[in-house]
Amino acid sequence: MQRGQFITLEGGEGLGKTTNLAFIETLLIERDVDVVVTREPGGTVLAEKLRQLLLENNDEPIAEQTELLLMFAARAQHINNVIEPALSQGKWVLCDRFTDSTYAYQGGGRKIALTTIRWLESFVQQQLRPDLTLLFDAPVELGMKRAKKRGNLDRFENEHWVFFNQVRQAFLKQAKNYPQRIKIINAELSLAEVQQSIKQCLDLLR
Ligand code: Z5A
Repeated sequence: MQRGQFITLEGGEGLGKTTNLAFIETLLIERDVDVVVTREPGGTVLAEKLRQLLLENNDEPIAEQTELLLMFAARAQHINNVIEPALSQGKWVLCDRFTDSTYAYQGGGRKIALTTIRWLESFVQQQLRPDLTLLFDAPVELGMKRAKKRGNLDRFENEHWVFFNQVRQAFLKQAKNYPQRIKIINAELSLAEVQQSIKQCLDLLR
């Protein structure tokens, strides 16, 4: 059986990943693709519990190393129980965030050494890498404005502008390092224009 394709959606907060996840799922179903939609951190019962620990605002500050290890602990569980089984059954996996977020938030934002992240990536993922990554990109202010409209801010959303700008720059650096895999979507455009770009990117996988 032919292995499925692994597609990830990445980018700063509030830039349209969740909105367009449903759009992509519909497009793939129309193309008769059997698709599993999932997210990180999360995607299994245990990984969703880790997500909650990671996102909730806590009295006890979470050390940067703890944050990184919890991200990869959730990822290990997700890969073993959901992503790998689906791909090997020929299903496509559509995932809201994956390891590019770790490079951006824990690497770019928290300044954890990229060699450490790379080591964990190899240890946890072995050969697994996304086939296509859509990077939603726009000035930080836009995402912050959209996210604030939703009300309660989680632990990451409470970070300041400088942090989010470092995250954005780290995402763009990943895109520069992996131009074949990572396609930048201009999230400042209207939803219709964004979705037109997404369609063009998906055609690359046909
Ligand atoms: N994190 C990490 O640090 N390290 C890791 O390795 C991983 C994650 C995997 C949770 O992610 C946090 O985990 C995340 C990084 C960290 N923290 N942050 N920040 P998340 O994905 O759950 O959280 P999020 O990025 O904040 O998701 P979000 O706020 O839901 O953003 P979104 O999904 O990209 O946006 P949206 O909900 O689809 O859209 C926001 C609003 O904008 C909504 O009202 C839409 O209708 C509107 N929208 C969307 N597109 C458009 C366009 N084109 N025009 C106008 N309006 C639009």
